[in-house]
Amino acid sequence: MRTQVAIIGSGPSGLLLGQILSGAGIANVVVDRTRRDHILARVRAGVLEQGTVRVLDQAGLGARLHNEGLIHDGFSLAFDERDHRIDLAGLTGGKHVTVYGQTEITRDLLDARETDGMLSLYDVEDVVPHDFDGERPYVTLIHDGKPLRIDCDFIAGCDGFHGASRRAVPPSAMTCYERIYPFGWLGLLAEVPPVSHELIYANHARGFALCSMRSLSRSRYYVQVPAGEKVEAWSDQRFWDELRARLPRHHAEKVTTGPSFEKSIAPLRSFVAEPMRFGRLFLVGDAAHIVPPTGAKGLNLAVGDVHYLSEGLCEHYREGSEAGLEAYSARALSRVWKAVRFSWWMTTLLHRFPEAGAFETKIQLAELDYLTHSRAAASMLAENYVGLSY
Ligand code: FAS
Ligand code: PHB
Repeated sequence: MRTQVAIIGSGPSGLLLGQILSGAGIANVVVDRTRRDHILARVRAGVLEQGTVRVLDQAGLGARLHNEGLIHDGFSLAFDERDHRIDLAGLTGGKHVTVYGQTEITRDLLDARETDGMLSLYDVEDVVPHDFDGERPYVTLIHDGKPLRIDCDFIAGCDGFHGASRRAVPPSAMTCYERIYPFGWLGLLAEVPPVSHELIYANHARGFALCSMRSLSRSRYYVQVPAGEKVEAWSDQRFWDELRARLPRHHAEKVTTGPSFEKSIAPLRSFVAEPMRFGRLFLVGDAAHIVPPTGAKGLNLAVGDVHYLSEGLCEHYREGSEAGLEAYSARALSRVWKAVRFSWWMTTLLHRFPEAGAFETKIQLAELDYLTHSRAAASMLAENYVGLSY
Protein backbone atom coordinates (compact mmCIF):
# COMPACT_ATOMS: atom_id res chain seq x y z
CA MET A 1 0.00 0.00 0.00
CA ARG A 2 1.22 3.57 -0.62
CA THR A 3 0.07 6.90 0.81
CA GLN A 4 1.55 10.36 1.34
CA VAL A 5 1.31 10.49 5.18
CA ALA A 6 1.05 7.39 7.39
CA ILE A 7 -0.57 8.33 10.72
CA ILE A 8 0.00 6.00 13.67
CA GLY A 9 -2.76 6.50 16.25
CA SER A 10 -6.47 7.27 15.97
CA GLY A 11 -6.83 9.54 18.99
CA PRO A 12 -7.46 13.28 18.70
CA SER A 13 -3.94 13.96 17.29
CA GLY A 14 -4.09 11.36 14.52
CA LEU A 15 -7.71 11.92 13.57
CA LEU A 16 -7.45 15.72 13.49
CA LEU A 17 -4.24 15.58 11.44
CA GLY A 18 -5.92 13.15 9.02
CA GLN A 19 -8.97 15.40 8.78
CA ILE A 20 -6.90 18.51 7.93
CA LEU A 21 -4.67 16.65 5.44
CA SER A 22 -7.70 15.09 3.71
CA GLY A 23 -9.23 18.56 3.43
CA ALA A 24 -6.01 19.71 1.71
CA GLY A 25 -6.08 16.76 -0.70
CA ILE A 26 -3.13 15.03 0.98
CA ALA A 27 -3.63 11.25 1.08
CA ASN A 28 -3.23 9.63 4.49
CA VAL A 29 -3.91 6.34 6.29
CA VAL A 30 -4.63 6.07 10.02
CA VAL A 31 -3.72 2.87 11.88
CA ASP A 32 -4.59 2.06 15.50
CA ARG A 33 -4.07 -0.97 17.70
CA THR A 34 -7.50 -0.66 19.29
CA ARG A 35 -11.04 -0.33 17.97
CA ARG A 36 -13.45 2.60 17.59
CA ASP A 37 -15.54 1.56 20.61
CA HIS A 38 -12.43 1.34 22.83
CA ILE A 39 -11.27 4.77 21.69
CA LEU A 40 -14.70 6.26 22.42
CA ALA A 41 -14.86 4.58 25.84
CA ARG A 42 -11.91 6.65 27.07
CA VAL A 43 -13.01 9.58 29.27
CA ARG A 44 -10.31 12.24 29.17
CA ALA A 45 -10.12 15.97 28.59
CA GLY A 46 -12.97 18.37 29.07
CA VAL A 47 -11.76 21.94 28.53
CA LEU A 48 -10.89 23.46 25.12
CA GLU A 49 -8.86 26.62 24.52
CA GLN A 50 -10.17 29.10 21.95
CA GLY A 51 -7.25 28.18 19.68
CA THR A 52 -8.35 24.55 19.76
CA VAL A 53 -11.92 25.53 18.86
CA ARG A 54 -10.58 27.63 15.96
CA VAL A 55 -8.54 24.70 14.57
CA LEU A 56 -11.56 22.38 14.88
CA ASP A 57 -13.75 24.99 13.17
CA GLN A 58 -11.25 25.35 10.30
CA ALA A 59 -11.26 21.55 9.95
CA GLY A 60 -15.06 21.64 9.56
CA LEU A 61 -15.74 20.08 12.96
CA GLY A 62 -17.34 22.96 14.83
CA ALA A 63 -21.08 22.25 14.40
CA ARG A 64 -21.82 19.99 17.40
CA LEU A 65 -19.10 21.70 19.44
CA HIS A 66 -20.81 25.10 19.10
CA ASN A 67 -24.24 23.54 19.56
CA GLU A 68 -23.46 21.47 22.68
CA GLY A 69 -20.25 22.97 24.10
CA LEU A 70 -20.52 25.21 27.18
CA ILE A 71 -18.75 28.59 27.14
CA HIS A 72 -16.99 29.23 30.47
CA ASP A 73 -15.53 32.66 31.18
CA GLY A 74 -14.38 31.88 34.70
CA PHE A 75 -13.67 29.18 37.28
CA SER A 76 -13.25 29.04 41.07
CA LEU A 77 -10.30 28.32 43.33
CA ALA A 78 -11.53 26.87 46.65
CA PHE A 79 -9.38 26.82 49.80
CA ASP A 80 -9.74 27.53 53.52
CA GLU A 81 -13.54 27.05 53.33
CA ARG A 82 -13.77 29.91 50.79
CA ASP A 83 -13.86 30.07 47.03
CA HIS A 84 -12.67 32.79 44.70
CA ARG A 85 -13.70 33.24 41.10
CA ILE A 86 -10.99 33.74 38.50
CA ASP A 87 -12.61 36.02 35.92
CA LEU A 88 -11.05 34.64 32.74
CA ALA A 89 -12.87 37.02 30.40
CA GLY A 90 -12.23 40.09 32.55
CA LEU A 91 -8.54 39.26 32.91
CA THR A 92 -7.87 38.35 29.26
CA GLY A 93 -9.86 40.94 27.34
CA GLY A 94 -12.85 38.66 26.77
CA LYS A 95 -11.30 35.23 26.19
CA HIS A 96 -13.02 32.07 27.45
CA VAL A 97 -12.76 28.27 27.32
CA THR A 98 -15.30 25.76 26.00
CA VAL A 99 -16.34 22.69 28.00
CA TYR A 100 -16.82 19.86 25.48
CA GLY A 101 -15.53 16.36 26.20
CA GLN A 102 -12.62 14.85 24.28
CA THR A 103 -14.86 11.83 23.70
CA GLU A 104 -17.24 14.02 21.67
CA ILE A 105 -14.37 15.54 19.64
CA THR A 106 -13.11 12.03 18.89
CA ARG A 107 -16.63 10.95 17.89
CA ASP A 108 -16.96 13.94 15.54
CA LEU A 109 -13.55 13.17 14.02
CA LEU A 110 -14.30 9.45 13.58
CA ASP A 111 -17.66 10.25 11.95
CA ALA A 112 -16.07 12.82 9.61
CA ARG A 113 -13.35 10.36 8.56
CA GLU A 114 -15.89 7.65 7.82
CA THR A 115 -18.11 10.09 5.88
CA ASP A 116 -15.13 11.14 3.74
CA GLY A 117 -14.31 7.48 3.11
CA MET A 118 -10.74 7.95 4.37
CA LEU A 119 -8.91 4.69 5.20
CA SER A 120 -8.40 3.74 8.86
CA LEU A 121 -7.12 0.33 9.96
CA TYR A 122 -8.08 -0.76 13.50
CA ASP A 123 -7.05 -3.67 15.70
CA VAL A 124 -3.64 -3.65 14.03
CA GLU A 125 -0.60 -5.22 15.70
CA ASP A 126 3.18 -4.79 15.69
CA VAL A 127 3.22 -1.33 14.11
CA VAL A 128 6.82 -0.34 13.32
CA PRO A 129 7.99 2.83 11.54
CA HIS A 130 11.03 2.22 9.28
CA ASP A 131 13.68 4.25 7.36
CA PHE A 132 12.35 7.60 8.51
CA ASP A 133 15.91 8.96 8.45
CA GLY A 134 15.96 8.32 4.70
CA GLU A 135 13.86 9.45 1.72
CA ARG A 136 11.53 6.43 1.61
CA PRO A 137 10.01 5.75 5.02
CA TYR A 138 7.46 3.00 5.52
CA VAL A 139 5.39 1.40 8.27
CA THR A 140 4.96 -2.35 8.78
CA LEU A 141 2.11 -3.89 10.77
CA ILE A 142 -0.15 -6.90 11.09
CA HIS A 143 -3.78 -6.38 9.99
CA ASP A 144 -6.35 -9.18 10.06
CA GLY A 145 -3.50 -11.58 10.79
CA LYS A 146 -1.62 -10.61 7.60
CA PRO A 147 1.58 -8.55 7.32
CA LEU A 148 1.11 -5.17 5.66
CA ARG A 149 3.59 -2.51 4.49
CA ILE A 150 2.58 1.14 4.02
CA ASP A 151 5.07 3.11 1.91
CA CYS A 152 4.78 6.86 2.46
CA ASP A 153 6.50 10.25 2.29
CA PHE A 154 6.09 11.02 6.00
CA ILE A 155 5.10 9.24 9.23
CA ALA A 156 3.12 11.04 11.97
CA GLY A 157 3.61 9.38 15.37
CA CYS A 158 0.25 10.18 17.01
CA ASP A 159 0.23 7.03 19.15
CA GLY A 160 0.32 8.50 22.64
CA PHE A 161 2.72 8.04 25.54
CA HIS A 162 2.92 4.25 25.27
CA GLY A 163 3.05 4.14 21.47
CA ALA A 164 5.53 2.64 19.01
CA SER A 165 6.74 5.85 17.35
CA ARG A 166 8.90 7.34 20.10
CA ARG A 167 10.23 3.86 20.86
CA ALA A 168 11.48 3.58 17.25
CA VAL A 169 13.80 6.57 17.69
CA PRO A 170 17.37 5.69 18.73
CA PRO A 171 17.73 6.82 22.39
CA SER A 172 20.93 8.67 21.46
CA ALA A 173 18.90 10.91 19.12
CA MET A 174 16.42 12.06 21.79
CA THR A 175 16.49 13.77 25.18
CA CYS A 176 13.61 13.05 27.57
CA TYR A 177 12.59 15.16 30.58
CA GLU A 178 10.24 13.67 33.20
CA ARG A 179 8.65 14.39 36.55
CA ILE A 180 6.39 11.70 38.07
CA TYR A 181 3.99 12.97 40.76
CA PRO A 182 3.36 10.95 43.96
CA PHE A 183 -0.39 10.90 43.33
CA GLY A 184 -3.04 10.33 40.66
CA TRP A 185 -6.56 11.49 39.85
CA LEU A 186 -9.55 9.28 40.58
CA GLY A 187 -12.20 10.48 38.12
CA LEU A 188 -15.95 9.76 38.17
CA LEU A 189 -18.61 10.44 35.57
CA ALA A 190 -22.29 10.51 36.62
CA GLU A 191 -25.55 11.61 35.02
CA VAL A 192 -26.21 14.25 37.69
CA PRO A 193 -26.26 18.06 37.40
CA PRO A 194 -22.89 19.69 38.23
CA VAL A 195 -22.56 21.33 41.64
CA SER A 196 -21.73 24.67 40.01
CA HIS A 197 -22.13 26.20 36.53
CA GLU A 198 -18.34 26.69 36.45
CA LEU A 199 -15.37 24.49 37.40
CA ILE A 200 -14.11 24.42 41.00
CA TYR A 201 -10.43 23.58 41.71
CA ALA A 202 -10.11 22.80 45.44
CA ASN A 203 -6.94 22.74 47.58
CA HIS A 204 -7.75 20.91 50.85
CA ALA A 205 -5.75 19.28 53.66
CA ARG A 206 -7.22 15.93 52.55
CA GLY A 207 -6.07 16.53 48.97
CA PHE A 208 -7.04 18.14 45.67
CA ALA A 209 -10.54 17.91 44.19
CA LEU A 210 -11.98 19.18 40.91
CA CYS A 211 -15.64 19.71 40.03
CA SER A 212 -16.12 19.68 36.26
CA MET A 213 -18.82 18.64 33.83
CA ARG A 214 -19.65 17.38 30.34
CA SER A 215 -23.08 19.06 30.13
CA LEU A 216 -25.64 20.62 32.50
CA SER A 217 -26.85 17.09 33.31
CA ARG A 218 -23.56 15.16 33.29
CA SER A 219 -20.87 15.82 35.93
CA ARG A 220 -17.17 14.94 35.91
CA TYR A 221 -15.46 14.96 39.31
CA TYR A 222 -11.90 14.14 40.42
CA VAL A 223 -10.17 13.58 43.76
CA GLN A 224 -6.41 13.25 44.30
CA VAL A 225 -5.42 9.73 45.43
CA PRO A 226 -2.00 8.29 46.37
CA ALA A 227 0.09 6.88 43.50
CA GLY A 228 -0.67 3.18 43.06
CA GLU A 229 -4.24 3.48 44.40
CA LYS A 230 -6.68 0.91 42.97
CA VAL A 231 -10.07 2.05 41.66
CA GLU A 232 -11.63 -1.11 43.18
CA ALA A 233 -11.00 0.41 46.62
CA TRP A 234 -13.41 3.26 45.81
CA SER A 235 -17.15 2.67 46.02
CA ASP A 236 -19.32 5.49 44.69
CA GLN A 237 -20.33 6.33 48.24
CA ARG A 238 -16.69 6.63 49.34
CA PHE A 239 -16.01 8.88 46.36
CA TRP A 240 -18.94 11.21 47.06
CA ASP A 241 -18.05 11.43 50.76
CA GLU A 242 -14.41 12.30 49.95
CA LEU A 243 -15.36 14.85 47.30
CA ARG A 244 -17.72 16.65 49.68
CA ALA A 245 -15.12 16.55 52.48
CA ARG A 246 -12.73 18.51 50.25
CA LEU A 247 -15.17 21.25 49.15
CA PRO A 248 -16.24 24.38 51.07
CA ARG A 249 -19.44 23.57 52.98
CA HIS A 250 -21.69 25.74 50.81
CA HIS A 251 -20.70 23.64 47.79
CA ALA A 252 -20.52 20.27 49.58
CA GLU A 253 -24.15 20.61 50.67
CA LYS A 254 -25.25 21.11 47.06
CA VAL A 255 -23.45 18.15 45.43
CA THR A 256 -26.01 15.92 43.66
CA THR A 257 -24.80 12.33 43.92
CA GLY A 258 -25.79 9.38 41.75
CA PRO A 259 -24.43 6.12 40.32
CA SER A 260 -21.16 6.45 38.39
CA PHE A 261 -21.00 5.13 34.86
CA GLU A 262 -17.27 5.63 34.56
CA LYS A 263 -14.64 5.59 37.31
CA SER A 264 -10.88 5.41 36.65
CA ILE A 265 -7.52 6.51 38.00
CA ALA A 266 -5.02 8.46 35.86
CA PRO A 267 -1.39 8.68 37.00
CA LEU A 268 0.14 12.15 36.84
CA ARG A 269 3.42 12.93 35.13
CA SER A 270 5.18 15.69 33.21
CA PHE A 271 7.14 14.44 30.22
CA VAL A 272 8.76 15.99 27.15
CA ALA A 273 10.80 14.28 24.40
CA GLU A 274 13.08 16.54 22.36
CA PRO A 275 13.24 17.05 19.44
CA MET A 276 9.80 16.16 18.01
CA ARG A 277 11.10 15.45 14.51
CA PHE A 278 13.42 12.67 13.32
CA GLY A 279 13.89 12.93 9.56
CA ARG A 280 10.52 12.02 8.10
CA LEU A 281 8.98 10.92 11.44
CA PHE A 282 7.12 13.59 13.43
CA LEU A 283 5.97 13.01 17.03
CA VAL A 284 2.59 14.62 17.81
CA GLY A 285 0.59 15.06 21.03
CA ASP A 286 1.02 12.60 23.88
CA ALA A 287 3.62 10.67 21.86
CA ALA A 288 5.94 13.64 22.51
CA HIS A 289 4.70 15.17 25.76
CA ILE A 290 2.49 14.55 28.79
CA VAL A 291 1.21 17.10 31.30
CA PRO A 292 -0.72 16.56 34.55
CA PRO A 293 -4.38 17.37 33.66
CA THR A 294 -4.56 20.13 36.32
CA GLY A 295 -4.09 22.87 33.74
CA ALA A 296 -6.36 21.19 31.14
CA LYS A 297 -3.55 21.36 28.56
CA GLY A 298 -2.96 17.81 27.25
CA LEU A 299 -5.52 17.76 24.48
CA ASN A 300 -4.98 21.45 23.68
CA LEU A 301 -1.24 20.89 23.20
CA ALA A 302 -1.97 17.98 20.86
CA VAL A 303 -4.12 20.28 18.73
CA GLY A 304 -1.34 22.88 18.67
CA ASP A 305 1.13 20.25 17.39
CA VAL A 306 -1.35 19.20 14.69
CA HIS A 307 -1.77 22.85 13.67
CA TYR A 308 1.98 23.33 13.20
CA LEU A 309 2.61 19.96 11.49
CA SER A 310 -0.35 20.21 9.11
CA GLU A 311 0.81 23.72 8.08
CA GLY A 312 4.27 22.33 7.32
CA LEU A 313 2.95 19.35 5.35
CA CYS A 314 0.59 21.55 3.33
CA GLU A 315 3.45 23.93 2.49
CA HIS A 316 5.60 20.93 1.44
CA TYR A 317 3.00 19.50 -0.95
CA ARG A 318 1.56 22.81 -2.17
CA GLU A 319 4.69 24.95 -2.53
CA GLY A 320 7.57 22.51 -2.25
CA SER A 321 8.68 24.46 0.81
CA GLU A 322 10.38 22.64 3.73
CA ALA A 323 10.26 25.71 6.03
CA GLY A 324 7.24 24.59 8.05
CA LEU A 325 8.55 21.05 8.53
CA GLU A 326 11.98 22.35 9.52
CA ALA A 327 10.37 24.70 12.07
CA TYR A 328 7.87 22.15 13.47
CA SER A 329 9.81 20.85 16.45
CA ALA A 330 11.05 24.21 17.72
CA ARG A 331 7.64 25.89 17.25
CA ALA A 332 5.79 23.06 19.00
CA LEU A 333 8.30 22.73 21.86
CA SER A 334 8.23 26.46 22.60
CA ARG A 335 4.51 26.19 23.31
CA VAL A 336 4.79 22.75 24.94
CA TRP A 337 7.31 23.87 27.57
CA LYS A 338 5.20 26.89 28.58
CA ALA A 339 2.21 24.57 29.05
CA VAL A 340 4.38 22.02 30.91
CA ARG A 341 5.47 24.81 33.26
CA PHE A 342 1.90 26.02 33.80
CA SER A 343 0.56 22.50 34.41
CA TRP A 344 3.41 21.77 36.86
CA TRP A 345 2.77 25.08 38.64
CA MET A 346 -1.02 24.49 38.97
CA THR A 347 -0.34 20.93 40.18
CA THR A 348 2.12 22.01 42.86
CA LEU A 349 -0.23 24.84 43.90
CA LEU A 350 -3.34 22.70 44.35
CA HIS A 351 -2.22 19.22 45.46
CA ARG A 352 -1.01 18.07 48.88
CA PHE A 353 2.36 16.32 48.49
CA PRO A 354 2.99 13.44 50.92
CA GLU A 355 6.46 14.73 51.76
CA ALA A 356 5.31 18.36 52.25
CA GLY A 357 5.49 19.89 55.71
CA ALA A 358 3.76 22.83 57.36
CA PHE A 359 6.04 25.31 55.58
CA GLU A 360 5.09 24.07 52.11
CA THR A 361 1.40 24.22 53.01
CA LYS A 362 1.78 27.82 54.21
CA ILE A 363 3.51 28.69 50.92
CA GLN A 364 0.63 27.13 48.93
CA LEU A 365 -1.97 29.08 50.90
CA ALA A 366 0.06 32.30 50.57
CA GLU A 367 0.22 31.84 46.79
CA LEU A 368 -3.53 31.15 46.63
CA ASP A 369 -4.12 34.27 48.75
CA TYR A 370 -1.86 36.30 46.39
CA LEU A 371 -3.62 34.88 43.27
CA THR A 372 -7.06 35.83 44.58
CA HIS A 373 -6.08 39.37 45.64
CA SER A 374 -3.64 40.48 42.90
CA ARG A 375 -4.86 41.27 39.40
CA ALA A 376 -1.33 40.79 38.07
CA ALA A 377 -1.06 37.30 39.58
CA ALA A 378 -4.57 36.30 38.46
CA SER A 379 -3.83 37.61 34.96
CA MET A 380 -0.89 35.19 34.62
CA LEU A 381 -3.16 32.33 35.65
CA ALA A 382 -5.97 33.38 33.33
CA GLU A 383 -3.70 34.00 30.32
CA ASN A 384 -2.23 30.52 30.55
CA TYR A 385 -5.54 28.81 31.30
CA VAL A 386 -7.36 30.23 28.24
CA GLY A 387 -4.30 29.26 26.18
CA LEU A 388 -1.27 31.10 24.82
CA SER A 389 -1.42 32.10 21.15
CA TYR A 390 -0.03 29.71 18.50
P1 FAS B 1 -4.01 9.40 22.65
O1 FAS B 1 -3.29 8.62 23.72
O2 FAS B 1 -5.35 9.98 22.94
O3 FAS B 1 -4.21 8.48 21.35
C1 FAS B 1 -3.16 7.62 20.92
C2 FAS B 1 -3.78 6.54 20.07
O4 FAS B 1 -2.71 5.72 19.56
C3 FAS B 1 -4.71 5.61 20.84
O5 FAS B 1 -5.94 5.47 20.17
C4 FAS B 1 -3.95 4.29 20.91
O6 FAS B 1 -4.81 3.16 20.84
C5 FAS B 1 -3.05 4.36 19.70
N1 FAS B 1 -1.80 3.59 19.84
C6 FAS B 1 -1.00 3.53 20.91
N2 FAS B 1 0.05 2.72 20.66
C7 FAS B 1 -0.12 2.25 19.38
C8 FAS B 1 0.63 1.39 18.55
N3 FAS B 1 1.77 0.83 18.97
N4 FAS B 1 0.16 1.13 17.31
C9 FAS B 1 -0.99 1.70 16.86
N5 FAS B 1 -1.74 2.55 17.61
C10 FAS B 1 -1.30 2.81 18.86
N6 FAS B 1 -5.99 16.09 28.97
C11 FAS B 1 -6.68 17.17 29.39
O7 FAS B 1 -6.52 18.26 28.80
N7 FAS B 1 -7.55 17.07 30.48
C12 FAS B 1 -7.75 15.86 31.13
O8 FAS B 1 -8.53 15.79 32.08
C13 FAS B 1 -7.05 14.71 30.71
N8 FAS B 1 -7.25 13.49 31.32
C14 FAS B 1 -6.52 12.39 30.88
C15 FAS B 1 -6.67 11.10 31.48
C16 FAS B 1 -5.93 10.00 31.03
C17 FAS B 1 -6.09 8.64 31.68
C18 FAS B 1 -5.00 10.16 29.99
C19 FAS B 1 -4.16 8.99 29.51
C20 FAS B 1 -4.84 11.41 29.39
C21 FAS B 1 -5.61 12.53 29.82
N9 FAS B 1 -5.49 13.79 29.22
C22 FAS B 1 -6.17 14.88 29.62
C23 FAS B 1 -4.61 13.98 28.12
C24 FAS B 1 -5.31 13.44 26.89
O9 FAS B 1 -6.51 14.11 26.71
C25 FAS B 1 -4.32 13.56 25.77
O10 FAS B 1 -3.68 14.83 25.77
C26 FAS B 1 -4.94 13.30 24.44
O11 FAS B 1 -5.60 12.06 24.48
C27 FAS B 1 -3.80 13.31 23.43
O12 FAS B 1 -4.27 12.77 22.28
P2 FAS B 1 -3.31 11.86 21.36
O13 FAS B 1 -1.99 12.55 21.22
O14 FAS B 1 -4.12 11.57 20.15
O15 FAS B 1 -2.99 10.54 22.19
C1 PHB C 1 -12.33 17.52 32.84
O1 PHB C 1 -13.47 18.00 32.76
O2 PHB C 1 -12.08 16.32 32.57
C2 PHB C 1 -11.19 18.42 33.26
C3 PHB C 1 -11.40 19.79 33.37
C4 PHB C 1 -10.36 20.62 33.76
C5 PHB C 1 -9.13 20.05 34.05
C6 PHB C 1 -8.90 18.68 33.94
C7 PHB C 1 -9.95 17.85 33.54
O3 PHB C 1 -8.11 20.87 34.46
